[in-house]
Amino acid sequence: MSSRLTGDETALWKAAARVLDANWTGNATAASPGLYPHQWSWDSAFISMGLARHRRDRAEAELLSLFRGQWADGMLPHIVFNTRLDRHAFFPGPELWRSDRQPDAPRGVHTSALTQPPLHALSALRLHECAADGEGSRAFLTRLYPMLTAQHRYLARCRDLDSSGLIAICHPWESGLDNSPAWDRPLGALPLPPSSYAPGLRPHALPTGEDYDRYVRLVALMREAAYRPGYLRDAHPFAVEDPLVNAVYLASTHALAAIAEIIGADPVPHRERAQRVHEALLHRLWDADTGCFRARDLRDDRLLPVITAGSFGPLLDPELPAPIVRNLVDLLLSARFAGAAGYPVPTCDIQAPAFDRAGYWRGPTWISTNWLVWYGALGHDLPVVADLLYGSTMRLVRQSGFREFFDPFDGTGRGSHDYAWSAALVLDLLG
Ligand code: 9YW
Repeated sequence: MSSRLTGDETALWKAAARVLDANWTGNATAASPGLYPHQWSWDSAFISMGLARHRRDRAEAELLSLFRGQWADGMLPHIVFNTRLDRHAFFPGPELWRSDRQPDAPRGVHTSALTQPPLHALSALRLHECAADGEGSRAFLTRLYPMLTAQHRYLARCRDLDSSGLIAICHPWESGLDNSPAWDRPLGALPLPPSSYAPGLRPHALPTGEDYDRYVRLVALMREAAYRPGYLRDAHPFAVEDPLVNAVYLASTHALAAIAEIIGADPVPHRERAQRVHEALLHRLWDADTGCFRARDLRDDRLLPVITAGSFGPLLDPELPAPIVRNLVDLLLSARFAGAAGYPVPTCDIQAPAFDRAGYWRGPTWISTNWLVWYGALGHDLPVVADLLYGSTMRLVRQSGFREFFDPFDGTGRGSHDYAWSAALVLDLLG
């Protein structure tokens, strides 16, 4: 804990550390007690950054535990199941994915077969930046580097579905922003399957009903095709290039180059890849007419209409041209994202018909997306934006605790309590 903290900040810091302690399972952190008892991929990357300020040993263990689930082709799954828990502890559990039947999946551990935003290299670099023991930290990076490069190689080989330089998500869960209105159009185009889950096993929160059936259906299609890259490229009905996922991918690719330099490996391939992703982001996802980034549906080659918090993701691109940065800042501070919302950043444009202030990723503010925009703003030397997000994020957790998500107008906490990334990112913000 930093000695600069005020009394109030110290209390907040300790409360956040208690959440991480309570959610620690022995080798990883449950995303939330009860509700999400397993290890989620991008959660772990966020959580590890918080643990780095509190329990360095656990920060490293967290990432290593996640990479136990990495498949032989480099795919890092979005869930690594805790096998000590009852198989009904969470739906969908291992029986939906059947990773045990996939030759590339690791033995002795059950995983999902989807990805999530690849934040891990950025997280590993941040661990290094705040490490007290430089040599120990370099040794850890050296150990993790081959796993990170395999993860990125998988994404470049198997998820650059249009050979554009960008990676595509093949399921809304891969975005991390599960029921974002950005996915309404491609999801709505899927025929509605018969209900695929047992009653009573549906998770607590939104999304529910038809959307949820479509999520399960998409997984069934992928599983039936043995998760083959060729199927994902040529036939899978959901394939979207998302600005937030690709901005995270770009930031992590830069981080990989930095890690390569630190450990004496070759940074050049990562720099070349980063340049390609940067160009493709601008070329394919920047919509000059409306002055924002939008996701591209690869199945009809059109940009998706709804503007979400993900549209600010490209602030993570250190080379984003200044006029575009200005456009994004104007949009962020406008009535559509900050105006009436006392607690930015709402996850959907407030003026969009799909906006729902209580609707999970359809309007509420989340600490993770705030952190990403905050981090991007710092990188572009935008102290006013960074301070706004820092301040509103602190107000949220002071007022409502480490909740899963928050009402963007009055800060009411919603969803799970003691949500691990909310606590972890507060530790990171407090520094
Ligand atoms: C689900 C664990 C996950 C996050 C996702 C969030 C939610 C639920 O919880 O997903 O069914 O996977 O949308 O981003 O990783 O915290």
